[in-house]
Amino acid sequence: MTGKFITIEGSEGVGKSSNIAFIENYLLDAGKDVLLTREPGGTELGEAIRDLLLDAKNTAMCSDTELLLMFAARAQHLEEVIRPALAVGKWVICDRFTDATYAYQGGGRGIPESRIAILEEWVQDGLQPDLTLLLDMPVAAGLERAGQRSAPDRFEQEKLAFFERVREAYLARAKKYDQRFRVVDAEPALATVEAQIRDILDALLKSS
Ligand code: Z5A
Repeated sequence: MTGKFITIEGSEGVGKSSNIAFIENYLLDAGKDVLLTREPGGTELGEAIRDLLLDAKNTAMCSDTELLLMFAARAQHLEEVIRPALAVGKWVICDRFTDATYAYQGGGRGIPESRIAILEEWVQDGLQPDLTLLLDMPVAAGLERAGQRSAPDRFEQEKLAFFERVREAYLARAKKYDQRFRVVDAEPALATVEAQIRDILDALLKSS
C-alpha cells in the first residue's frame, strides 16, 4: 500500500503555513491518514540542522555547506519519516522539499543545477512528490506580508533580487515538471486561494 506525497512550495510570504492547515484539514475530512512534516527538519536531527541553517548569526556559512546541510537533513527525513509513512499508505504533506533547493540554493545562490541533481539522485533514489503546489505571487507583495515578522532568519535577511531569482527558478521548474506541479495564485484573499487548492486536491482525490 502506498500513500501520496504532496509538497508545498513558494517564496517569502506566499502563505504556505496558512494554506497547509487548510490542506491538512481537507484531506482529513476526505478520510485520509495524513502526516504533516517540513523541511529542513521533520526529525530530531533534521530540526537541529534547521537551527544551524536558519540562525542569522551563521553569516560565514558558504553556499556548498548550505546545500549539503539541506540534503543531510533530507536524507534523515526520508529514511526516518517520509518513506515509512508512504509505505503504510499515509498522505504525507511536506512544507518544502527538493524544489526549494533548486529555487533557493540554485536560483538564489547560483549553485549549478547539475550539482543539485547529483545529490537529489543520491538521497532520493528516484522518489518524487505526486503533487507539488507552488504558491506564487509577486515577490514585493510577498515580502511585504512576511515583513510583519519580528526577527528575520538567515534567509529572510536576503534582498529582493534574491527572492526574484527564487521565484523565477520555481516557475521554471513548474513549467518543466508540469505533470506534478500546480501553480496557485497566492495573491488574492485566503478564501480564493483555498478554492484553487480545493479544486486541485479534488482532482487528486478522484484519481487515487
Ligand atoms: N530552504 C532552502 O533554502 N532550501 C531548501 O531546500 C529548503 C528550505 C527545504 C525556511 O523555510 C527556509 O528554508 C526558507 C527557505 C529555506 N527561507 N525562506 N525564506 P520555511 O518554509 O520554514 O520558512 P518561510 O518561507 O518563512 O515559510 P512560512 O513561515 O510558512 O511563511 P509563509 O509562506 O510566508 O506563510 P504564512 O506565515 O502563512 O504567511 C505570511 C503572512 O501572510 C501571514 O501574516 C499570513 O497571515 C499572511 N497571509 C497568508 N495568506 C494570505 C492571503 N491570501 N492574503 C493576505 N494575507 C495572507
